[in-house]
Amino acid sequence: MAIERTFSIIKPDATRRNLTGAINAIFEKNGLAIVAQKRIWMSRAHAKKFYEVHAERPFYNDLVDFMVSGPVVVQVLEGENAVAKNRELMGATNPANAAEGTIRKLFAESIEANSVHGSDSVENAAIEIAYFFAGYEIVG
Ligand code: RTP
Ligand code: MG
Repeated sequence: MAIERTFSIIKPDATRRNLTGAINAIFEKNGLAIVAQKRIWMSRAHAKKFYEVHAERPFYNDLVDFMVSGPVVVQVLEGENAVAKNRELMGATNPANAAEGTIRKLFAESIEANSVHGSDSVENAAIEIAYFFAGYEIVG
């Protein structure tokens, strides 16, 4: 299996409830190393651009409002099959549909305030990592 990197965000609903450590423990326990991490408060422009693929969706404006409502923790996770592994650990977008033991089942408040973001492909992971991190900030 390939060693991959994926991009992760611990969203404002989770940072607000001091869940960063609990979420990181799940990543680390499951073979994902945190090779870059920083706590930031995203600007509206940055959040709008990040979620541009959803610009036409009815939830876009609410989503941007939510993502700038408090600090987030942006991360690069590294490990075997990291993209798919992280999606599995996160669980379904809507916590009502998320499997037992997943981050969203454990912690998400709603389909929007769902505690974490994870890249959905290796290609998008590279784009998203480059959007938030300089090369020297990632220490594998
Ligand atoms: P993410 O991009 O955050 O990892 O989540 P995802 O792939 O599971 O879900 P996606 O379809 O890409 O949607 C991005 C984020 O938009 C919010 N959302 N709200 N109100 C709604 O119906 C709705 N649907 C999606 C969620 O915060 C979702 O994670
Ligand atoms: Mg997505």
